[in-house]
Amino acid sequence: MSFLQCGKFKLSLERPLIMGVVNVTPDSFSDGGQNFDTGRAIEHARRLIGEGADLLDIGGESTRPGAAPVDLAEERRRVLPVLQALAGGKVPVSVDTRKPEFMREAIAAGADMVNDVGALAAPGALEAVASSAAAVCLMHMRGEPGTMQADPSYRDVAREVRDYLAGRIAEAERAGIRRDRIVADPGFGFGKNLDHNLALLRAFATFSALGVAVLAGLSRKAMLGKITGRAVGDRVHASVAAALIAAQNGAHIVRVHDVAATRDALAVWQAVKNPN
Ligand code: HH2
Repeated sequence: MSFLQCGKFKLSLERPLIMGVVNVTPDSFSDGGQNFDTGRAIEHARRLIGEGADLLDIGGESTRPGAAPVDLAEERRRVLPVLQALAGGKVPVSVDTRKPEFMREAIAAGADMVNDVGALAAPGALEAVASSAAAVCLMHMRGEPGTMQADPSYRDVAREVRDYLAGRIAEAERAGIRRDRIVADPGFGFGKNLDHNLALLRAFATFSALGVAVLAGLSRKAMLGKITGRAVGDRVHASVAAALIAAQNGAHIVRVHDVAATRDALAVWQAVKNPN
């Protein structure tokens, strides 16, 4: 994979890209409420661009374990004004949504990418993306956010997640979405315990064999709290370490809240790796 076609943007995958998270929600686990107001969300997004985000991911519905679903009207109210303010700027904008109807609306409003934790399995979702030029992130989740952390179990988590993603990529291709528009994501924390998450991170290189761009979302997650004993607001260092490990193991995109810190860490690695 040398590039990702992302709406009107052609993103080089020569170095890992940083996707900055903008949650327009009152209840996200990572930054709940901080940017719930439209103006603050836009300001936050612009700050992330200034810090070096290569793309942005705007979400109006929390998918944290136990989160309550949000209806279409409310998701629209939260996300569209922020999207409209940012679309057409210098970085591509992704919209984190599970609703096919909202995928269409977001793309019409200028979204360059759809980030679907449901991997376009909802009826009409494949078609919503296929009929556009948008990129898509297909993520693995076991169960639903409401219940997914209730004792998840796998025989071989890396193999099962990889096989699932391979199946979803094949479905997306059948629907007319070219590989150069597809991103795959093992979905850290989505129906996985700490051992599962660590096994996925260790085996991350196997996802590169899927032949599409691969994304890792580890930022501020509970697994880092379990390892360090730190509360969600104090997981920047752990998040940077996790993003760096994922990038070294082949992640093309890291989805993070702390863009500036992640950018510096990746820059040091890149300087060592590419002397010129
Ligand atoms: N993680 C979260 C949300 N969306 N999308 C992808 N592709 N990969 C992820 O790992 C991922 C995701 C959870 O993080 P956050 O957006 O900070 O929290 P919340 O879902 O509570 O808004």
